[in-house]
Amino acid sequence: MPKQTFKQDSFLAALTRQWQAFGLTAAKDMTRHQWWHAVSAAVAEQLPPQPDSGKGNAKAKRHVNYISMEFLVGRLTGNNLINLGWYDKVAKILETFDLNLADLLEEEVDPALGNGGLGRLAACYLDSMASVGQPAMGYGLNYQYGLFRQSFVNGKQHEAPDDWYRAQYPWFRHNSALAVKVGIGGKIVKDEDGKSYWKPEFSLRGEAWDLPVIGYRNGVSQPLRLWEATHVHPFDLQKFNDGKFLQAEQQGIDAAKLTKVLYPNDNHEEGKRLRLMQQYFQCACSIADILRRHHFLGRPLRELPDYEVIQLNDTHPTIAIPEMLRILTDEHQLDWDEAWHITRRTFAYTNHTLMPEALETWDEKLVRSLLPRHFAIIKQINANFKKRVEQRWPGDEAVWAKLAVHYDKRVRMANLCVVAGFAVNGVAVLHSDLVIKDLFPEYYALWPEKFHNVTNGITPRRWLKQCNPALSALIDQTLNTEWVTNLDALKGLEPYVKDKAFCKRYRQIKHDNKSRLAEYVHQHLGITLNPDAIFDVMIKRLHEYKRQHLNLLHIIYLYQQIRANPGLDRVPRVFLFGAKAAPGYYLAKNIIFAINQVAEKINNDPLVADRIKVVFIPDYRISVAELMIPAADVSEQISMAGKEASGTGNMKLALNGALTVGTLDGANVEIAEQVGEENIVIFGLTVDEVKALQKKGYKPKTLLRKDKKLKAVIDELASGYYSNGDKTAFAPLLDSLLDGGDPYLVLADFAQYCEAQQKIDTLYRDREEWTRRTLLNTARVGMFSSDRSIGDYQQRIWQATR
Ligand code: BZD
Repeated sequence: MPKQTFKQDSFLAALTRQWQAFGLTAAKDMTRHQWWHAVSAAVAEQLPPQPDSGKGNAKAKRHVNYISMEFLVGRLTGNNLINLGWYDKVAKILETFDLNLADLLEEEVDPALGNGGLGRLAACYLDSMASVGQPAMGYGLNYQYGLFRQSFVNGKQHEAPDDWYRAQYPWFRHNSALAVKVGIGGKIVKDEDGKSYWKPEFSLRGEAWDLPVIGYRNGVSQPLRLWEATHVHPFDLQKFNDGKFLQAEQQGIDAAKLTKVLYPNDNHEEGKRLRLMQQYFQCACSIADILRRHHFLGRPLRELPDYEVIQLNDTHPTIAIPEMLRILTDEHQLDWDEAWHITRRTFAYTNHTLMPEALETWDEKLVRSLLPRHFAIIKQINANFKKRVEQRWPGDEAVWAKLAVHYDKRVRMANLCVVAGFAVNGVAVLHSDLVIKDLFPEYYALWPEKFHNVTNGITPRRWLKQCNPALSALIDQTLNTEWVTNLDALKGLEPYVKDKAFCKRYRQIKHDNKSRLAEYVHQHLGITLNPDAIFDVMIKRLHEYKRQHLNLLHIIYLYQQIRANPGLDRVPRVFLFGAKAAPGYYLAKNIIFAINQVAEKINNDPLVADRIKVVFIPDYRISVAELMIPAADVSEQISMAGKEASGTGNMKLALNGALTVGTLDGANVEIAEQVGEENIVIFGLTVDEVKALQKKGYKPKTLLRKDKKLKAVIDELASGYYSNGDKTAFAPLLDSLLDGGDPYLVLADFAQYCEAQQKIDTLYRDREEWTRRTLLNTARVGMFSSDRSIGDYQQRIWQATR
C-alpha cells in the first residue's frame, strides 16, 4: 500500500475549522490544550477511510479479530504522527506559530483503557499487525473511566476516577450504522416446532467507536473498535407522558453503567455480575460485527474459519464462544455439529497467567440468570466433551473433575477455551511449558497439536523510536538501515562496543534521559535527583508475586549498612518505583505505604546524603513509562520464578539500555539467552527449586533466625522506626512474610538478591564496561519486537492448518 502523503493545505484548512469551532477568531487564541486537540483532529481528518469490509483478507491470510477487554493504547497523537511519517512536517508548521509539537503532545490525557501488561500487549499487537500488513481489527470496550488515577496521601494510595473525556477525544470515529442490539437476562422459550430460543429480558445497544491503528509508514490504517453501551430506546416517551419524568431516562442511565468503568484488578478475578455483563456485551457486539462483515462480503457461513480467526486475549472474552454457537444454531438454523465445526476452527486463546486466583470461573446461577441460552450451550459442550474424556479415561472421576467445563456449579472459562478452540498459547517459553506441565497436562495428552508458545513482544515504534528520540537518532546515523521495522538489525550495533566515540554518545544519551526524568521528578515531587547515580527502576502493577517488597527489604538493608558504617563506599543509587495497586488489594496497598514511608525517612536523612534516594512516582501510566524507561540503568524483574507469565517491561528496559536484575522467570529466561549471561544479573530460586522448597516445607521464621542481616531488616520494619512509632503500620506486609508463610519466597531469595545488587554496584564503577554491557542489551533484544511475535502467531496459529 502506498505511503500516506501529507497535504499541508488540507491540514491548515482543517486547523482553521477547528479554532472556528472553538468559537475563536484566530489560531493564536487557542489554549495549548485546544492546539493539541486541533492538530490531532486535523491529522485524523486526513487519514484514509478504514477498510471495514475486510475485502483484503483472503483465504491465504485470515483476517484477525483480536478481542480484548483492555487496550492500553497510551497517547495517540505523537505515535500516529510518527507512524504516518508526518511528525517533522507538522512540527515545522507549528514552529511558524511559535509552538513546540513535543510540548503540545503533553496535553493529551492517556487513554488508560487497561490495567497493565495484558492491555499494553494488545496495543503493541495492533500496532504490529498494521505495520506488518496483517489484516486485523481490535475489539474492546469504550470505558468512560479508564484505570483510576493514583495519588499518595500521607504515603497511602488514593484513587480518583480517570475521566479521559472520551466524548471529546479527537481520534474517535463514530459509525452509527454499525450499532448492535444485545439481549440480556430473560429465559429460554420453545417455538411451535419445539425448538428452543432465547427471549431476553431487555436489550442494550452497542455503539461502535473506532480508533485508527496506523501501520508504520505503509499506508495501512485499521480500526480498533470500542463498544459503548447505550439503550435501545434511550428515552421512554410513555413514561415521560405519564408524568414519570425522572424514570423516563432511567433505562438509558442503567445501560450507560455497563461501559462506565474498567475493572481495576489484574491477575485476580472478582466474579461480579457487572463484569460478566461487560464481557458478554463486548462479545455479542464483536461477534455480530464479524458475522455482519462476513455476510456483507457474500461468504458462506461454513467458510467463516477460512477467512476469520478470533484471538481471545485471556479468558475475559470467552463468552464469545457460546455466543457464536447460539447465533449459528438459533439465528442461522445450523445443526449443532455444523455450528460446532465452524466454531472449533475459529477461536484461539492466549493464556496470560497460571495463578489460580486469576483463572476465571463463574457461578452457574449468575450465568444462567444473565445468559440462559448460553448456559444451556455450555452444558451441551460439557456433555459432549464428557464422552470424549470417558473414552480416554474410563471411569476416572478425578480427571473429569479437572477437565470439565462445567463442574461443581461453576463454569470454567479457561477449560471452555481449550475445549472449544483450535489453539492455546502461553506468552513465553517457560510459561508455555508450565501451561502444558502444570495447568493443562491432560488436555495436552488429548490434543498436543493445540498447544503453542508465542513469546510476547513490544512495538519498537513506541518503545524506542518515540520514547527515546536521541538514541533512535544515534542508531539511525550509525546503522543506516530501517531498524524500526526490523529490530534484529540492532545486532549491527555490536561492533560499536569497541568504538569509544560511539560509546561516549550512547552514555551521554542515557545521562540526558536521566536528567529529563530528574526534571520531571523535581517538578512533580520536589525531590532532587543526581543523574550520575544509578537509576534503578521497578515499574509494574503492585502484586505480591512481583515482589516489590523484596526490593524494599534490600533498600532497608543498604540503609542499615550506611548507618553502621557512615563512610561506606557505595555508588549513589536512586530507587524508582511506579505501580498501582488494585483498590481492594490491602496487602499491595500496604507495600506501597511501606515504600513511601521508608523513602521519607531515607530521603531526609543527612547521613545518607546522596547515596540512596527512593522515589515512588505516583500515577504510573504509559506516558510516565515513556519517560522512565529511557532513563533506567537497572531493570528490576524479580518475581518468584514460575509466576510472571512473561513480563514486557523487561523487554522495553533492556532495549533502552538497562541491565536486568532478574529471576529466571517469564521472558527473563529468553532475555538472558539473547543478551548473554554476562550481560544480565540473574539470581534466586529457579522454578524447580521453588517447587522443591515448597514441597519440603518452607519456614520463613527458621530462615530469619539464621540470617542476622535479614532479621535486622524485618525487625526494624516492625519496630515503628519508619512509621512514627506505630508498630502495626506494616502488619499486613509482615504477617504475610512471617505468619503467612511468605508464599512468594521473598525471604528465601533475599540473600542472593543482595549479592546481585552488590554486583551491579561493582560493575557500574567501571563506566566503560557498564556501557559495553548495556549496549549489548540494546543490540541483542531485537527478537522481542512485537513484529516477530505477530509473525509467530501467523505461522504457528493463524495460518496453520485449520
Ligand atoms: O500479561 C500480564 C502478565 O502478568 C504478564 O506476565 C504478561 O507479560 C502480560 C502480557 O502477556 N497479565 C496481565 O496484565 N493481566 C491483567 O492485566 C488482568 C486484567 C484483568 C483480569 C486479569 C488479569
